[in-house]
Amino acid sequence: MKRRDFIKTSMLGLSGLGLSGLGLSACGGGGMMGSIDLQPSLNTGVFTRPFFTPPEALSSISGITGNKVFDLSMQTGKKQFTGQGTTATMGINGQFLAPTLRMTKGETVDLNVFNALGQETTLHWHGMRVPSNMDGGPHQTISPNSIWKASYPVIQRASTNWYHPHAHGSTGSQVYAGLAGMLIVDDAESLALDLPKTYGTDDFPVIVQDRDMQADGTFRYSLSHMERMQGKKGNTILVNGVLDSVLDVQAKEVRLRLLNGSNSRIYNFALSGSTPFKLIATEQGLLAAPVPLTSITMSPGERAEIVVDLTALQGSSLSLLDLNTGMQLMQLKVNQAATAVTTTPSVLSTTLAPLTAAQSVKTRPFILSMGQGKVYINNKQMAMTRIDEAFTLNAIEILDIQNTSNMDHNFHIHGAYFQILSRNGAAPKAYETGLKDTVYLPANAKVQVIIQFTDHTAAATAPYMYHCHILEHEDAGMMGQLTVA
Ligand SMILES: [Cu+2]
Repeated sequence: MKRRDFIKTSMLGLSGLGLSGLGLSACGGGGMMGSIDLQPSLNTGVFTRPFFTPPEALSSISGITGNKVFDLSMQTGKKQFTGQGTTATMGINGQFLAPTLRMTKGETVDLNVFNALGQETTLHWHGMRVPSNMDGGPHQTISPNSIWKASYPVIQRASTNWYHPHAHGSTGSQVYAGLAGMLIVDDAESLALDLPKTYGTDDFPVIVQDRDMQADGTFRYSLSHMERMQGKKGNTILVNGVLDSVLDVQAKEVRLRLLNGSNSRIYNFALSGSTPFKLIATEQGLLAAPVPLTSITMSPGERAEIVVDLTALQGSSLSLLDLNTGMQLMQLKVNQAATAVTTTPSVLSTTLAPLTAAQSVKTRPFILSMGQGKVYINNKQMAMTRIDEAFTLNAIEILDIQNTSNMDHNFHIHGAYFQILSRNGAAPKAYETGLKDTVYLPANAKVQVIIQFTDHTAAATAPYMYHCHILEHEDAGMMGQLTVA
């Protein structure tokens, strides 16, 4: 069967999802909406490669401090994605992507980061609430052939975070080359719950990234003017760096830690057959209760933990889809009997204390705009030497975030989490009521969030960042700097 025919056939299974108006045939199943380069996708809908679970990073305990120590090497590499051409890549302790860092609330971690890239970089712990000089933002540069030593106490709730470079102007190219990994925080509350939590058995990282692949399976980062404006989008979507992968799983509840690690693509994830799942956590940890869903939209940098109950599906398989493109991203093959089962509880967290608008002492506007080929926040472009916003430690504030452009953006802030108060004037849907650090703003959207910097001050010499996480926008200056005093 030709690939195009296969995709048309495989799309038939989606007709019940109301996708008929998606215009998929026009793009050959390649998911090229919003993309410049119309070459066809290398995703085939046939799952021939084994799913790759990034290994958990090795660590040691310092005999002097008792800290957990990770040694990380940011390095160049090469990789074949289709068995044909070889792509020049970057990875951490490997050729592409990075090992999963695992930390537990209450411990202190030391991270020795060696830069073997041959170019300046940084390493940012996205979602971690750490001192600003340990944040790995644009000011904590790591010169080639030097070591940056980060150290911080893990103070936050169990959550799925990630780490990636954040050097001003080169974040897009370095993440695209492969510098990204997951960072999972555990705590007593989450470990006590009857959730799937055996890494690589019923608890899996799912890092979704698109790449603009040539027919021979190679890719490289290059930007046209249009791509600078729209963000770099690719014709081919990888899961944990693998194309068309299949995951053998047990007939039980399975937890997928979804990360949109793409430079700019927005996904609407679903499972084939409209299979329901439970959303249990967003960026900053567990929701109060699971939210039943059949799809979830995620912009770059956002995370979502979902539980899929495969108990009754032994012998069958289902695929992870992106409804925005109609692409099948990977397959779950339920071909093993359960060795131990879990039952996701109806209450996940009793420690969430939502902030309310009445507690706010200030409303601070953030206008995301575009014009004359440039991207702005509050009509300014990022300047390393300018502080844009001064926050007060422990003050509760509303951030009034507005996308006045006709293009997708999102908003990510370092050093604190937030909760959504309203989206386009309406109360947030249940799936957006958790603690977050990144929020999607489609064209002309308006989102109000409430925030409180409770953990660390940030001096002007090491400010925290806020920015659009579409990496081409961030690199083009859609970013600002804040202090906390
Ligand atoms: Cu943007």
